Amino acid sequence: MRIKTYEAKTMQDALQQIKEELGPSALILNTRYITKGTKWFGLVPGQRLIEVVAGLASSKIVDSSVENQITDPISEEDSNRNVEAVSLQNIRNALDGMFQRQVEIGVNKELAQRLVYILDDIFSQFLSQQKELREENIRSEFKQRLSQVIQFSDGLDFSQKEQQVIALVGPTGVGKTTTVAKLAAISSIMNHKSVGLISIDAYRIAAYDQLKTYAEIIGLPVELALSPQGARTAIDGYSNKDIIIVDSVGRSPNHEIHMAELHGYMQAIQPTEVHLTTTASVKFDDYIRIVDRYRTLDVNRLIFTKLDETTSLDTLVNGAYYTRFPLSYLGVGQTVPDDLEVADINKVAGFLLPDRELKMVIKELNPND
Ligand SMILES: Nc1nc2c(ncn2[C@@H]2O[C@H](COP(=O)(O)OP(=O)(O)OP(=O)(O)O)[C@@H](O)[C@H]2O)c(=O)[nH]1
Ligand SMILES: [Mg+2]
Repeated sequence: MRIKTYEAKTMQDALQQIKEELGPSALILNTRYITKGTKWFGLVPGQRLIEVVAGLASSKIVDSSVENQITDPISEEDSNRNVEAVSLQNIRNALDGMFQRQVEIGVNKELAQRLVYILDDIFSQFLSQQKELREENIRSEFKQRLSQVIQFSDGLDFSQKEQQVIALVGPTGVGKTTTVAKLAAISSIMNHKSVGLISIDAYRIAAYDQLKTYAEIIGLPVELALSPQGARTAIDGYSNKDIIIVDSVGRSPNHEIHMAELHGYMQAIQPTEVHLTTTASVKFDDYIRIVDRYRTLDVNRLIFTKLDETTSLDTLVNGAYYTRFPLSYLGVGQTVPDDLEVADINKVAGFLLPDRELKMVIKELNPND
């Protein structure tokens, strides 16, 4: 299957592009609205576009609830002349159970469908080019394709010359302060950056004390801002710092006043990066509610914590797919700073395509090996 993602202002424009490029037999695999180019605090609204994933099928491993056809599906004979019909059937059979297994481990149906299409495409290509089905080659191709579906920010950019203001926001108790301390230590001790910390917590002095303790251990300055103006003054006072890291107060995202206050702080601070921090074990339904609440703060990165307390990355993968925000860091324990990892494709690919699953598919396609 040839798969391509199109972005257009209207569905009609997208369909036009798809028909021109893929022909009338293209299949619509997925559609959703996306917002591009939002500027700070929605002052400059982002452009609302429709994203359409379309493909030309080489086989038909499709959940009928997800697939929509523009026109009649292409016939089996026309589908991919390079691949033997028997190979197509084999790929179809081998991947048959994968969609179900993905859904069983909590992967969103739409995403699971897309992953199966990607694998279908990879296996079709390997077989049509008579390439050996080596596990590492399939996995490497899978990771490359997956990185177009789930994004990664590669953590903080320590090569940047401009001052960076990194804010962590998110519900209470998820590990924001701990992660701020980890980031502060990584930035200053390991990457030799000058760092200033700010705690915006008008409610709980204890939260400031917690950050202050970390700051003293690492040897960094910390300011407590009790108002947006105070936060701005603290930022201005750190004009000589490479990186300013802002720890915010954890409150229920359903708390309207708190969200309005946070908005005021963020407007005064003008962060360059806003990392929405949540635990990996949060239910996806709850996560969507959290994202929708915090989105107004111009979140543009995702941190997941407490990965050491769960084996499932379902909310993490679904959340990254749903929001299209890049994953930045993963908290894997309480130790500062060691238990923080830059989010990368390996963990995510390992969850979505475990070794045993890949081995099983390859074995089915290579029964004599
Ligand atoms: N197991 C585990 N515990 C973590 C991790 N990150 C933070 N914690 C623990 O989670 C608890 C809460 O962490 P905090 O950093 O205080 O959380 P917070 O989001 O700042 O909380 P509030 O300021 O109350 O909103 C602490 O006991 C941390 O040690 C992690 O990655 N794994
Ligand atoms: Mg805190």
